[in-house]
Amino acid sequence: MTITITAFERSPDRGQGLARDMPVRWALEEVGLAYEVRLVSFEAMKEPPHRAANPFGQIPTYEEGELTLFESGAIVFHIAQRRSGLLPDDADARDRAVTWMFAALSTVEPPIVERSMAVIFESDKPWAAERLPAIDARIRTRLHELADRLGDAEWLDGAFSAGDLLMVAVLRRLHRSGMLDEYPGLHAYVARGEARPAFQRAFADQLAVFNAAPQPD
Ligand code: GTB
Repeated sequence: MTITITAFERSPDRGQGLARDMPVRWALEEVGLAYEVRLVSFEAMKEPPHRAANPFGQIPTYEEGELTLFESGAIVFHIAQRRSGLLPDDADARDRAVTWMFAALSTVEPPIVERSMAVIFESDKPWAAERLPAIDARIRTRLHELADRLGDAEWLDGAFSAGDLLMVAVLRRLHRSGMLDEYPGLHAYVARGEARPAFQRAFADQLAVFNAAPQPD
């Protein structure tokens, strides 16, 4: 059955693999599933055909036969449940891996997204200078706690899992801030994720989309 995902026709991250089609591509590569990509413009995302797949008018979406999904975490979970390689066989270990998926998206990511929004949309506001350090403090709290838990381990709970995939995808959004450099263990953890051949393939594919798009003068 053909799998089709959607991604930005022209990603604002300029090919850094920070948009949320990236974890979906990475998961598909990890389990060895071929997929097609339908590129959508910002305008098309808000039109009824795309909203039928994602009511919030966003990417990514996932289509496989009659099944249509949105939310990158749910899509990664779907992929991980159906193919081996991203979730352990043992039931308890599996649930712990799923716990890390939720931790990535609902505990670690929110202040990181808030930071991106503050930098992109609010830097000209009079209160921006005070707000950013407050957000950074919340991010550092999470990074500190996560680094403590990871310790010297390679991955969060035994073998690489969908929990690591989402956690690395979330932490990558901090590259430009330099904050990851303050946590050598986490920096190395992200580098291990990025060194995986499946990540490399996914990254190259999304970069090719950016490079193929007409560049503004
Ligand atoms: N919770 C949803 C999910 O995980 O799938 C969130 C999906 C989402 O935020 N999609 C974004 C989108 O479609 C793209 S990924 N935005 C268009 C819109 O809302 O109109 C978020 C993103 C965008 C840009 C960068 N960047 O430039 O670095 C990084 C991440």
